[in-house]
Amino acid sequence: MTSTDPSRPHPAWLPPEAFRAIGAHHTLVYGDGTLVDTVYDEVGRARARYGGTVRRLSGQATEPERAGADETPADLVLALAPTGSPPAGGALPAEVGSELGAEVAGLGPEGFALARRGGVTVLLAAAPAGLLYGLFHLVRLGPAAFGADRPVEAHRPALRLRLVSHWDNLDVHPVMGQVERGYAGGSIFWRDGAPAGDPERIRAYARLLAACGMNAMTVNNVNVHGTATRLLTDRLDDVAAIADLVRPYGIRVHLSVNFAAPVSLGELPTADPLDERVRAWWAKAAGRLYEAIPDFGGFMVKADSEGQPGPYRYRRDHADGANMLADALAPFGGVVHWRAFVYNHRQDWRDRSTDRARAAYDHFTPLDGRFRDNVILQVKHGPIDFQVREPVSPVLTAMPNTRLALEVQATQEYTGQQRHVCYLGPYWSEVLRFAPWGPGRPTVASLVAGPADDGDGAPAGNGGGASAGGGGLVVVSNVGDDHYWTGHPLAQANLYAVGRLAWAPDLDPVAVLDEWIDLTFPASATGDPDSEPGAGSDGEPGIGSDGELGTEPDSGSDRKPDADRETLRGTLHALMDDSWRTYERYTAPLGVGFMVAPGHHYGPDVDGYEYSRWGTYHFADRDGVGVDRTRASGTGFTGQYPQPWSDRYESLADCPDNLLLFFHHVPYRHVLRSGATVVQHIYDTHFAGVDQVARMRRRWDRIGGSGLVDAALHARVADRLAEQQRCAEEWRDQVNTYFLRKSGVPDAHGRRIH
Ligand code: GCW
Repeated sequence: MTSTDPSRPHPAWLPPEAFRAIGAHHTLVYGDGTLVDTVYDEVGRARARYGGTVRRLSGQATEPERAGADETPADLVLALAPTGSPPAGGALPAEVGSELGAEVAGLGPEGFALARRGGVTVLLAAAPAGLLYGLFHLVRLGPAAFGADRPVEAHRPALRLRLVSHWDNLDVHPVMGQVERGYAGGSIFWRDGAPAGDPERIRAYARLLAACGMNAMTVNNVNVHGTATRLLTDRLDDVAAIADLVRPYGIRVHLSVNFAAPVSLGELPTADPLDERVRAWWAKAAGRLYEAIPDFGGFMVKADSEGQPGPYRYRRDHADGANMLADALAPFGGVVHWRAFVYNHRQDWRDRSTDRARAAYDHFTPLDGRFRDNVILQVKHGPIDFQVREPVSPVLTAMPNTRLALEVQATQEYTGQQRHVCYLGPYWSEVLRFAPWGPGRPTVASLVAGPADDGDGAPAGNGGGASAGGGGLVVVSNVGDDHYWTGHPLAQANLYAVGRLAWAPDLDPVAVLDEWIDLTFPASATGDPDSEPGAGSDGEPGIGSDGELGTEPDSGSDRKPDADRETLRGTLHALMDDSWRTYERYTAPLGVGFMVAPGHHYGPDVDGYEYSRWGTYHFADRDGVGVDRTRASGTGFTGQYPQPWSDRYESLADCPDNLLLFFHHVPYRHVLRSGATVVQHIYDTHFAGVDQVARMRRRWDRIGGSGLVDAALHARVADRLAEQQRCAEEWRDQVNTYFLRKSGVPDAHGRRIH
């Protein structure tokens, strides 16, 4: 049952019921170390609830630890096999053990292999992290892990560094608040300059991250101001305290740093990266960090970007800056995430020769090959800024000698700010699967995965050296101290999905959504102690713990759990599967981007950025709309892509419709590949998008009062859907009216445009 205790964080995808299958079995855990302790504790909690047993055999201990009924033969074995050879004895069937052991040897520090034979499920990993990820894999499998025999399956993450970037401020920023672009309450780490004071929430967060596959996080905003600079010095203990909380779940802490920290802290007159005093200052800072946090991950840096300090002030380039910090971290195995989000944010809108889309490529590609091996260049997925539709950034294709990370945004700055349902899994999946050199050639996922490693057990992503591989994936967090973590309860799915896609970019995002639904809204079987009134949470109705629609929760015999589940699953898919495209339909059309209210970026303002300094224009006039980024007549941005995309984007006939206005300025009556004119497409999609939201709302209303989901959660989503509809109508009316007035072309269907 989904907890509704408003004073505690929502369990998200780890409610106790998710552990039902594991908890009902007899488990043997082999191995030592913090993460194995975590596995043992997790199984221990589950078995206490669901009646199984757990024993532990440690490398050192002579006597096994036990919990629950004694001496029951294990039917689940979770074992560390560091050298590929499984532990001898116990319940491990020898033949399965050696088969799995052979697999595990090549799976690296986070991989695991499992099989089920003769009524025993066996999971082996070469290192403790693998055992932890294996446990959460079993959680996802649920009863399927304990049914018929299962052949050997091997799992390892495609991307070794999977990091959540928090734009959390230490001090409350006068404009941005406690969390920059945060739509889920305050920060889980900081409040008014001090630690937020809820260690249990941070632990619970780490657990959720591990369960979806993430392994690192930054704890402060990339815009580093005020007290945040001091996390490097006298506030280091606060960072160490967070690291201690998240370590048991395999999460490493990274820190965003201010490039000018030695100056802003008043310790040096310069932050010149080639100045020996500066280099020594950072080396000392790194030494202090690793003394306090031995597994510290490294630095994230936003330099020479939107007013943040950087190496340009000293006539040095980004490689000089990043390498200086990399050298400070290298002795300890740390990495520098150096952001490629660099552009002129003081552009003159009259100047048509400057194109913000070009900026990252122009700044960084000349530096390819100059970065240290422990520098990761962190590239936003699109060339502009997390718009609802952008092409993939060409920087990712043009730096073969640099470790690259893909940066995506779970916080819905430009996608409805967690008031609108917008499941971004399909978007990220498209980006990860995009093949910049055409079908059959490398994908974005493979570019950020880097060269395949040999599974030699090197520390995940942090070893430095070319063999350390790619830079993985960075996601800007959508989490805050809200009860549901993400403001909109359904936005939890975005965090879940990003972890799963970072682990396995080929996953179908709709299947990932199914996983999230099954875990988050578990079916309570008859006989579940938690589904009895008064047990576990507060007795609010939960999925499957109720009777038929409209009857009292927990009322007994007339349950139809399968039908209920299908109703709920169908409702959630109806709301979420296509929600990203729905959002796209009622907002900025055909890849043109922005048209949002300046500053906070919520709701429509078609010309809000048109005459500003930010470089995000649509150039609509009486004849047409869109940005000419062609080589033939525009900014030449299409030339930053390799073939075949360079030519496809260049060609008016071949450019995909959904990016047409990103690449071309066209007349309103230009006919799209779909057969519609541009202006008619704008009208049609804006009407359709709003209709879709209205249908989503009706669908959600239908399950109100049914007990299929917790009442408070239902109400929260219902409120937000009402706001989504209001806002979508505003978008529709402003955009349609704007283009009717500009173009003078009436709607072919005569619908009402104002
Ligand atoms: O999307 C923009 C946001 C800024 C953010 C910046 C960035 C942290 O509007 O709030 O600053 O991107 O990515 O650095």
